[in-house]
Amino acid sequence: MSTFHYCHSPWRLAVVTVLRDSLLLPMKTPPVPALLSLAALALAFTAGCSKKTDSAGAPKADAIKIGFLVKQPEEPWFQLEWKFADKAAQDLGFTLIKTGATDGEKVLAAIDNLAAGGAQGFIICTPDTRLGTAIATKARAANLKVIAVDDQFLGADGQPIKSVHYLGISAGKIGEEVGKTLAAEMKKRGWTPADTAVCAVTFDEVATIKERTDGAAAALVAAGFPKDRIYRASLRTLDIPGAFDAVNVLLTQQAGVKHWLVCGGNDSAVLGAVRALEGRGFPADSSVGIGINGTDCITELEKEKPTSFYGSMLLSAKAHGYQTAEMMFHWIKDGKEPPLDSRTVGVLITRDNFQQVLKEQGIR
Ligand code: FCA
Repeated sequence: MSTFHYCHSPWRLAVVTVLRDSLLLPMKTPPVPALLSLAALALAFTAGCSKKTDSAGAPKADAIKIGFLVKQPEEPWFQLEWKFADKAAQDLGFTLIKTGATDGEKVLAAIDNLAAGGAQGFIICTPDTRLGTAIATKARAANLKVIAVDDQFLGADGQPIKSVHYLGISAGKIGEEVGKTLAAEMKKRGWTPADTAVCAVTFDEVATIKERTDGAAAALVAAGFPKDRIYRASLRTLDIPGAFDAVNVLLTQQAGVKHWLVCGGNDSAVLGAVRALEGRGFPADSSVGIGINGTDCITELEKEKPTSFYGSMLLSAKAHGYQTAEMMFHWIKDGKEPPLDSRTVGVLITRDNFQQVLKEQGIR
């Protein structure tokens, strides 16, 4: 990345513009000595930027700009990541640039903007994990550091790009917790495998989502639930309407089921399923749904009358927002490289404990 972007003195910008214009317009090209002196001027102004570094040459905190790009800015989970990253920016004194990057074009444009605006790195939950190579290559060319959060980049071979720093969840384990809890709830309610089925609301294009629903299904099977009574509802879009549509199709296909155990990639997946069940006339106490995130189901748990949405595995939006921003800050400022792969855990929240746990986590 050009060093021009580190300093926004109007003087330097003016010099750069003059230099560029004069090179582009041959009619107005000044004589070579004039060009040289302009170049010298530009260098002098660049040197003026050194006040943006400390005595060891590291950038000062207030000269650090970090981008935070998320794939679904409307989802409370991502809003909370931003909120915690903002807190890190406040505590550490850097500038945070938040961008809703909902498709590949927006991601690439955002990286250009970050580079032009003088950022040194960004954190991203990509809208498509298969963009991994393109994002990593573009970031490298622009001299921007990258941390992938939540969704790990995939290479051309469909495998995770392990050389790109990543912070995500222990997806399989968290999914297993969901499965175990569903099995326990089924037992508590005295439902039998003959009148019960599992609806796994999934979006397998994203590995962390597939690992979550696979983990839940594996734990149910380990608890004795018949494998052939586990149905996958595959989403076209990972949101409530997407889940509503996919689960409606499944409910039509499996019309004889009395009780549904619902697991899914995240809260939205399970909320869409619960809305579909309600639409089909399933009473609230005839099914049990357990989400993942714990941040997108708060109003659901606050509803006066319980719905089939029993609970959720609360993830640490703070770790994903604050810690990734902090890691990026120290990487830029002190050259302290973060671990290549960090995983966070989840904790079950239900109507019984959600208010207290959310408070403890600084969410409510
Ligand atoms: C994925 C999901 C989000 C959240 C995050 C940790 O990006 O889409 O809802 O669960 O992982």
